[in-house]
Amino acid sequence: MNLKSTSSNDETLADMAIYDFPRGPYPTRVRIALAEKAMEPRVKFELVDLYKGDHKRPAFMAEKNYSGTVPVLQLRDGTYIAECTAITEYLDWLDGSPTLTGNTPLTRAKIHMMNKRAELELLDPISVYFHHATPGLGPDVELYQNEEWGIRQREKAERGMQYFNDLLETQAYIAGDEFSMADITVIAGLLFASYVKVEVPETCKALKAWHERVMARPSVRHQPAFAG
Ligand SMILES: N[C@@H](CCC(=O)N[C@@H](CS)C(=O)NCC(=O)O)C(=O)O
Repeated sequence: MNLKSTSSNDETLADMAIYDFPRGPYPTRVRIALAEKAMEPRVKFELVDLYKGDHKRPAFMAEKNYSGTVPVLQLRDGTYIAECTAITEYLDWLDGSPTLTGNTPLTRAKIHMMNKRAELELLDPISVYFHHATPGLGPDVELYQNEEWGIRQREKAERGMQYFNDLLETQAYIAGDEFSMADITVIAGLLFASYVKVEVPETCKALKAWHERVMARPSVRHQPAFAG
C-alpha cells in the first residue's frame, strides 16, 4: 500500500490547521466531515509523512499528540485536538449545519455508540492488521509487530463487516435514518480494508449497497484517498 501524496489548499480563509496524511483512513474521516459541512476553506492542511515516521518524533508527540497519530486539529490559540471523534464533535459545535454527531439526546447517544462500534469492530482492527501482519509503514516505523495478533484483528474486522451488513438490512445508515459520523467511520474502515486487500464478503449485500450509496456523496468521492 502506498498512501503517499501531498496536500494543499487556499490558505487565505484558514483559521485552523490539520496535521494530516491525505490518503490515510483516519484523516479521511475528518476530511469527509469538513466537506459535508463545507468547512474546508477554514482549514490549512499540514502534511505529516507517516512513512518517514514524522508522527513518532518526540517533538510531534510532546507538542501535538501524545498518541503519535494524525489527524490533529490546531486552533488559532495553539490548542491541539487529536482523535477523529473529538475533532468531528468540535467542528459540529462550531457549525451545526448539517450535524454529523446528532442534535437530540437520543440521536447523539446512538451516533456515538455506533461510531465507537465502527472503530472497535472494523476500523481499528484493520489498522492493527496493517501495522502487525503486513509491512505497514515499513521497518523504520514498525518497531514491534505481532503477526498472529494482526490476523486475529483482521478476523474481528470481517465479523464486524457482517455485523454492519445485518444492521443495514433494516436501516438506511449506520446509526439510523440519517448520514452521520458513524457512517464516515465505517467508510474509513472499508477504505483501510481495501488498502490491505481485506474484501467485503459477497454475502454482505446490504453493506455493499450502502457503500455504493455513500461513495456517491461528493464529500466522500472527491477525497484524495479515492483518487485512484
Ligand atoms: N484513534 C485515532 C487513530 C488515528 C490513527 O491511527 N491515524 C493513523 C493515520 S491513518 C496514524 O496516524 N497511524 C500511524 C501509526 O499508528 O503509527 C483517531 O481516531 O484519530
